[in-house]
Amino acid sequence: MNSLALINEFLGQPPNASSHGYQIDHILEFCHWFMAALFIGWSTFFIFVLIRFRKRRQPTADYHGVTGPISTHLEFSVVLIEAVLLLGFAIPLWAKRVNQFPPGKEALLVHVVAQQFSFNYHLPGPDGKFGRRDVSFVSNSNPVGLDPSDPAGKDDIVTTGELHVPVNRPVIAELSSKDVIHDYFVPAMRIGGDAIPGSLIPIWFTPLKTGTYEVICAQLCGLGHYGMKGTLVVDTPQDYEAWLKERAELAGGAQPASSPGAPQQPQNKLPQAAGKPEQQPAQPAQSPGQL
Ligand SMILES: [Cu+2]
Repeated sequence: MNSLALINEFLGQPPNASSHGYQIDHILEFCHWFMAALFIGWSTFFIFVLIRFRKRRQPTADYHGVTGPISTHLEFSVVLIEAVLLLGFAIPLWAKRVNQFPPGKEALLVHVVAQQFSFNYHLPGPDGKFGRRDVSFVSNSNPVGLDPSDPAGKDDIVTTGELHVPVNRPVIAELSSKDVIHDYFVPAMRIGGDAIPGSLIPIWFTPLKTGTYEVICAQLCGLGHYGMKGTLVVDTPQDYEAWLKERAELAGGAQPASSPGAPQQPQNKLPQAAGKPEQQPAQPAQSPGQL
């Protein structure tokens, strides 16, 4: 794992903390070594031809160029290696990430609702059911637009900026946005995905190490983009239960204050697009692969 640590340091990446991250690190590492070999190889060849075909030694141009097969072989090898990388590693890894979601019962499902300039999280609370959401309920005190009349939403947990998840359990984050395109990126988990108004985009990862990790917006989304950061805290199962209990108590005490038709946030420029999330079945047991 030493060479992976080296490449992470070279690229300014935090150490991997998710179950699939090492595969991404391996591809990154291989691509960098491969590019380094190509760079050295072609540079050496360039310097060689500069010297070998200098004017003094070769006063007249040769219009036929290289006649041997070496150049074709070299180029074919490069194409072959790139094809193997793409078809053998990159595409299968990508397909696994987007098609093979963990079973709903096993995973923790969380809605991530992005806005200028923060990430809101919506969790189902002790009853395990997500409350209905509608854009008409969105207000400063109800950032994800929970319907106050839906009993399933009474115990729902809504947080802004900080999310806690338990270690060693798959997390499915369903990304959406209230205004412009954002990108939910957790570098240490080697995972990221665009949050697009009107779309629900699920991503998943399994955290392997407890700790506090940085979440950033990886899509230039406005003047405050630089400050669109958050925190992902990976807890032991006990700590996570304690956090959940604490948040559920807070949620039970303070209901969303807004009513239908409450004024929306000024930055909410595309209300019709943000209205999509509530059309999805809000069941944590559903496989997001179907979304
Ligand atoms: Cu953003």
